Amino acid sequence: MGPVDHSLHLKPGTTVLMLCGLQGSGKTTTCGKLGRMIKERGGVKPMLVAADLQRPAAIQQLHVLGDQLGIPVYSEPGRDESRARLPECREEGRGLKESGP
Ligand SMILES: Nc1nc2c(ncn2[C@@H]2O[C@H](COP(=O)(O)OP(=O)(O)OP(=O)(O)O)[C@@H](O)[C@H]2O)c(=O)[nH]1
Ligand SMILES: [Mg+2]
Repeated sequence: MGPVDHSLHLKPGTTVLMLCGLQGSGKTTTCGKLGRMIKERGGVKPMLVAADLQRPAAIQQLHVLGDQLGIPVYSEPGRDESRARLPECREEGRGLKESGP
């Protein structure tokens, strides 16, 4: 498969990282780890977005993680169309950026 670039490239403005993987492979945990890394690095504010439609407790899991890490979590209980969420997530993320250091 060849060499893989593991570095994280955060562009100016909003960068969206989507985690995909098999069930139980560690996506949510990795999401928390990435959020913490980005927060500690400074300069960019992370926001976690709960877009898992398959398992209701997944949203709660992300909220628990976000609370522990002090990272905001965006979710819309009751929505069942993750694609419709993306523009709203971006808006929420922009608001975060404009709300101070
Ligand atoms: N040992 C070990 N366990 C891990 C690691 N990452 C996640 N886990 C554990 O694996 C289990 C599943 O982790 P999740 O992060 O919930 O996995 P997920 O891919 O989000 O799961 P689903 O949303 O159900 O598909 C949990 O019990 C985690 O504690 C890791 O790097 N090492
Ligand atoms: Mg998960």
